[in-house]
Amino acid sequence: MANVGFLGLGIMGKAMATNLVKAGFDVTVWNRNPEKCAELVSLGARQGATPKDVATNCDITFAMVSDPEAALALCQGPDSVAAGIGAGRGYVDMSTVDDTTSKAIADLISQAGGRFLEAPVSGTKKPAEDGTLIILAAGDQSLYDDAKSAFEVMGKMSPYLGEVGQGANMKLVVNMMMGGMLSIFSEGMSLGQKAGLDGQQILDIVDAGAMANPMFKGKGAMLLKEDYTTSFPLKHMQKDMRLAVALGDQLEQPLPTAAIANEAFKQAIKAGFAEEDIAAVYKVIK
Ligand code: NA7
Repeated sequence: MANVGFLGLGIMGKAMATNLVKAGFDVTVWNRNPEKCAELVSLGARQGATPKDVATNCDITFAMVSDPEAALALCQGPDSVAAGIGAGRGYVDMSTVDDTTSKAIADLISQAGGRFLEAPVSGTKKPAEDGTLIILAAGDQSLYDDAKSAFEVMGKMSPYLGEVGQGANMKLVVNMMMGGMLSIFSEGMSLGQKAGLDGQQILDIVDAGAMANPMFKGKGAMLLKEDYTTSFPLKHMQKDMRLAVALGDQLEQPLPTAAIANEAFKQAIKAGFAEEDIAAVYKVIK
């Protein structure tokens, strides 16, 4: 499947679409704010006029937009993916949404005769640029097979997780753990330094033991430098925490730690850090 579309050229989508172009796919891009298409066009991509236009002209259309509202908006109305997809073509939504939204999108696409796969990703800007995302695919298995060559360009792993909703659920579980870890990590870094410990030494000691992980290492360095350059926008982490807590409500699963971490991210948004990196949650904790 060499002829693919890509909708949504934010931090993640731009990097993923760039990798597809560089790998030799014939890529047609679209972004709500069309100016963001220029860089991809300069690399050799075509520019589509609307999501409908892209879905009509491409075998598979991928999308990577901010949240459930944006993901649904791409599939509703006269200029939408659903209006253009037609029989046999495929739509792969890689945005992080809840399972209910994903199922609603699946219905819109299948009613229009298309095939649908949800494929949210684990990994932020750097893995998107490096083509090392973890792609959590669920839905139409024939589309999964057809999209596999593109997944191999964008990611290092793309497990098939079953029916629509299970990719969304896996993503929320993983990011809920990440948000909770970042929140307690920020508390530890703040407590330690207030007690007179050296921040770098805390990081080195954590990194030498069983808790070592790339996130603590990367975000830890950012906290010490007070550098909150956005790799994963904080507003998106709060969305993921909110959706995970809602899933917990629905399934009667108590999530006390996640619920409290969600409050810290909400506070950070209220304090004006929505567009900064998730590491900026530290600023409301310290
Ligand atoms: P960004 O960098 O905030 O980019 C968000 C993208 O979503 C960007 O292309 C936006 O277009 C697009 N968007 C937002 N709302 C809409 C609507 N209503 N319609 C169409 N397009 C829209 O996010 P990331 O790339 O970091 O993250 C993307 C996803 O990966 C997200 O689900 C994360 O949780 C994980 P714009 O440029 O503003 O016109």
